[in-house]
Amino acid sequence: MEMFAKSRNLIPFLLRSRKCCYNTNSTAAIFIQRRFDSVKAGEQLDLYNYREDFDRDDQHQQTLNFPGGRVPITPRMKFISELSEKRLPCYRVLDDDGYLIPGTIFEQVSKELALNMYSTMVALQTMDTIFYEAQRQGRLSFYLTSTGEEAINIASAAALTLDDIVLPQYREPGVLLWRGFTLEEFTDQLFGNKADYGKGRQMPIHYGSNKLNYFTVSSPLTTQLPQAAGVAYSLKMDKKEACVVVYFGDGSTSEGDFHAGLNFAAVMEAPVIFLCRNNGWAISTPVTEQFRSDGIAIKGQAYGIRSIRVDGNDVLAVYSAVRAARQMAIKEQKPILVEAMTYRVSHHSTSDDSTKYRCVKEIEQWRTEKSPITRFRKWIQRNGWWADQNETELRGNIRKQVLEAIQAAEKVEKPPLTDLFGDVYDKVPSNLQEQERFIRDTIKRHPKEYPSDVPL
Ligand SMILES: Cc1ncc(C[n+]2csc(CCOP(=O)(O)OP(=O)(O)O)c2C)c(N)n1
Ligand SMILES: [Mg+2]
Repeated sequence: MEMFAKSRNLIPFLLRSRKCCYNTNSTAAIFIQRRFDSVKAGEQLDLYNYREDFDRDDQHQQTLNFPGGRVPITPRMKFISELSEKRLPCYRVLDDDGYLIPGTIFEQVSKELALNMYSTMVALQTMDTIFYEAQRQGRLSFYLTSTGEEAINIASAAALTLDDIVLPQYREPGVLLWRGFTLEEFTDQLFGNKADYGKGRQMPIHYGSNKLNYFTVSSPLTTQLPQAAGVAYSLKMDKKEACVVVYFGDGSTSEGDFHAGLNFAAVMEAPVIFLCRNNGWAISTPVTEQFRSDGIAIKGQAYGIRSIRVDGNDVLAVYSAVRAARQMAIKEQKPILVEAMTYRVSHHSTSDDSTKYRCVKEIEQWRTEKSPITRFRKWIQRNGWWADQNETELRGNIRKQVLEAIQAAEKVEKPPLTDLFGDVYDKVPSNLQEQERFIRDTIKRHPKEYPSDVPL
């Protein structure tokens, strides 16, 4: 009631200052006023003053005023082309050989930061290799690697602060690694043991951490985009010095939620970075069969979102672009879209064999000479910051730590059966109670069929 009264008091002011043509008693006006406290859309109310517009148009015929703004007129019937003449260029700092491209503008990185980013990319690559093998040995039920996309993972994470909230797709565990998720936390989730925060109820790789501001991975594609717009809007309302970063693949942009998320964020001026990993594939569907536009960045512009295309295999380009995007998102309170061009080197997941639908030679080229890790190593080595000896030590150490973490996680007991039915409802509903009785009864009748490491 009090809020209502306050809003009512504001209306006369609002109407005077914005030459608004709304009925003063309209509750719509009250709600619109509240919304405009957070976004600049209210300024556009001026555009609704049709009387004045008609007068102006009589005098100057060059433009027409529509509710969305002034539009120039043309006597020519001209359709806009489906493609611009030139493809949108890709921002790059390092060339294929790890040399700085002459004239490139980028965010300087210290030796410490560069080595940190490099080591974490190597750690991610090592984790991927070992966890993938563990799945092949039948020790894990499922796995999915980020091979080829290590720079997007690590350099984007390095450009953020821990206050920034991450909504991942699933191919971004490097962001979590950078934030301090331990190898034990990774393996506890993968093995679904009782230390796993999800209590073993999620598929492997569905990591999440409240502490590290990292939403839990959810497999239904693109649901994280409209959610990200909402989370970012809440940061805006709380006037936080932070933004949201939402990751997604090229394939995810075909979901309706992509469009809803972008439009919502643009209109509400939400501080969110939409970070698209355009890796060429959505399982077996190539981007050429996914969309006919020149990639993703231009779609940002269509929604009124400042956008950039960047070489996702270039650590310095990703780092610089995301740093700039973060600053703009927070300072200007608006969304930014980053399209990071890359290649999904791995099979989609352990349930896929990508050699059935793409050329092995192409995969190998991206795995070796186009690897973001190799390119960045050339740069740090040329700077005198890294040597072959450091490489051997680093890889040996990480391998040992990952293997130890696996062995430890494998030995930890699984969460008890009861956990399967908890944490969703305040009172377990009768159908779930019935399912629990049923499973317990089945276990009694067939005890050998029940895994011995899951407590009853
Ligand atoms: C709504 C929905 N539709 C389909 C799927 C099945 N699916 C899982 S991953 C995937 C491909 C996604 O490709 P992309 O977004 O490019 O990410 P990438 O795997 O290349 O990183 C599909 C179709 C799903 N998980 N959710
Ligand atoms: Mg993809």
